[in-house]
Amino acid sequence: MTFLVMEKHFLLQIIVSIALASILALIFRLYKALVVAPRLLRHALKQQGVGGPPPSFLLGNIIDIKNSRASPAAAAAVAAAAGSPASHNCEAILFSAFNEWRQLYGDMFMFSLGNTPVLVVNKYDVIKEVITCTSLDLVKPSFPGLDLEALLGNGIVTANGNSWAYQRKILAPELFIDKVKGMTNLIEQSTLMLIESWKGLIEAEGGKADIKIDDYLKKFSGEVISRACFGSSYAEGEQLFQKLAALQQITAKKGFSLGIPGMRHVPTKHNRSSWRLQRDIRELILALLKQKNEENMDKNMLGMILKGAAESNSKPSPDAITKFTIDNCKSIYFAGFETTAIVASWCLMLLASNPEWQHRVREEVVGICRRKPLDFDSLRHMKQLTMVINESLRLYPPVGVLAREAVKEMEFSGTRIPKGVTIWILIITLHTDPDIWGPDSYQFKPERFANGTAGACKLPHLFMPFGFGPRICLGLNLAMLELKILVAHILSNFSFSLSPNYVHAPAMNLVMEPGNGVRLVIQNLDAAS
Ligand code: HEM
Ligand SMILES: *[C@@H]1O[C@H](CO)[C@@H](O)[C@H](O)[C@H]1NC(C)=O
Ligand SMILES: *[C@@H]1O[C@H](CO)[C@@H](O)[C@H](O)[C@H]1NC(C)=O
Ligand SMILES: *[C@@H]1O[C@H](CO)[C@@H](O)[C@H](O)[C@H]1NC(C)=O
Ligand SMILES: CC(=O)N[C@H]1CO[C@H](CO)[C@@H](O)[C@@H]1O
Repeated sequence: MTFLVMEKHFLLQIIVSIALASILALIFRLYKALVVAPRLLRHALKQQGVGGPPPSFLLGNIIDIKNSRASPAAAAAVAAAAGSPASHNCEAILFSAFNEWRQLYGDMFMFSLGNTPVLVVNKYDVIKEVITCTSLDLVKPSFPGLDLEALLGNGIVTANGNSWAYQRKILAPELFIDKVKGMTNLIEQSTLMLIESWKGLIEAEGGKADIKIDDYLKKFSGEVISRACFGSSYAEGEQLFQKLAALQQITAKKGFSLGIPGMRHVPTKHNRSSWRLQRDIRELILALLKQKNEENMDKNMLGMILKGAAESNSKPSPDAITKFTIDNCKSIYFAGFETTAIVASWCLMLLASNPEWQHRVREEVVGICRRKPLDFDSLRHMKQLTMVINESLRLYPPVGVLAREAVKEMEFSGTRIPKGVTIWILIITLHTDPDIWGPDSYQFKPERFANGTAGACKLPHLFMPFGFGPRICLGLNLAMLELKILVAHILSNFSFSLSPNYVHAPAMNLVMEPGNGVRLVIQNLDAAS
């Protein structure tokens, strides 16, 4: 009897000790991952003379960045851009903390995103070496707290190493300029649908309508991607877009997490809705795949993705093929659909608030179309149009930051980057840097592009709305063609001005978008003249 009690007691003790030991081990592991490792990385950078704001425990400098958006400097930048924006300083509105740190610590400084040390590089020679680096050891990092896996899977946008190289090889030919040229008609058809719906609104409003344009533009670019890449129509893809957009919204909105291991599997309310959306998206894509018959498949991108998946290195399982295909469908939609629509929104906002340029580009478009129908060839002659699009991409690049990470220690232009440090290149900052673009860098002046990028700035590689180097945007030819066709058609049918209800508020939601959308007062051209 006593013996039994003793044994029970002993057992309990063992269980308690094991539990205690594992809790201690967990705490130790957390401490190492959250405190020691980042400290070592910061130390390695500090030894090379890189300074930066002191991070606070666990959150790093997140609060500083949040607070800076409410700072007097940011408020002044918002005020300067209010009404009809004359100054376009998105950095001051969104990144004024970086601005301050650059002044305090120089062209290279570090801050902490939670417990991840980030090296912000503004040194032109280092930037050049980073973005042109072809080593597979320089990868796209995962963004702390941002579940890109949910959004993009392991498709081309997020993949690294050989997996990325393979996917790029399969997809790139589908978006070369000769393939894109063949998409002209389809883009034009989607444009005409948008023109028709605006004409309808204008008529209903008696000749002049105040329209929030963003959703129309998203519908347009969604339709183009859907038809060009996957041979389906917007109607077929609509549900898919809505779910992808919803997934993007909640992924971006969730904000920041502490990166505590295991958290991503906890069924929080947010996680459950994310999982539900991911499951729906998977099913919709599978249904789309099933619908397409064999003969159609060879011709479009979806067919290429499937073919690539089936032929990838070691005889993949059917599940692996499905995952490869779904991940790349998601990646292409995500990379190509919202970015293009947002550039169109910003571009039309700029044309609306700069009537002389609106007039100038319209003259060019109408003049050229009088001689020749609007097609791939005549678009190439529309230089003023290209200059305006480039100037929009300069001031409002939807992808505001390029991020990289070295998976082993690397060196760029004399700066040693330890394994595990995230490098950030602030496109928004570079695009308006007065040292590169001149004293008028915050103004809308498309004429700076009269002699191309080389004439517009001192270091042409620093104009990188589509990124640069081996991971440059795969869809840039398609995006530029879409934008040109869309803007040319809109200009030749309508005249427009900024609505008094437009509120200028650049916002960072994964991409830099107009926080309140863009509202224009639009009327038919014949009525206006
Ligand atoms: C104006 C619209 C667009 C902008 C501003 C834009 C911008 C970018 C940028 C900056 C990157 C590089 C990101 C990095 O290096 O970290 C990128 C990558 C990419 N973009 Fe775009 N993009 C646009 C439209 C499109 C379209 C229409 C498509 C597809 C149809 C597309 C497909 C891709 C893909 C697949 C990648 C990943 C390439 C790789 O990592 O190898 N993009 N985009
Ligand atoms: C689950 O929620 C946590 C905390 O909100 C988050 O960090 C994680 O990314 C989420 N995981 C998924 C799969 O959405
Ligand atoms: C473009 O080049 C021409 C001829 O070299 C020059 O006269 C003009 O000023 C340049 N324009 C710009 C905006 O650089
Ligand atoms: C516009 O920018 C692209 C780079 O994105 C460049 O190749 C092109 O020459 C530029 N065109 C003009 C007219 O500035
Ligand atoms: C829908 C529509 O009316 N589109 C017109 C827009 O302008 C071009 C060029 O003037 C016309 O060809 C289209 O018919």
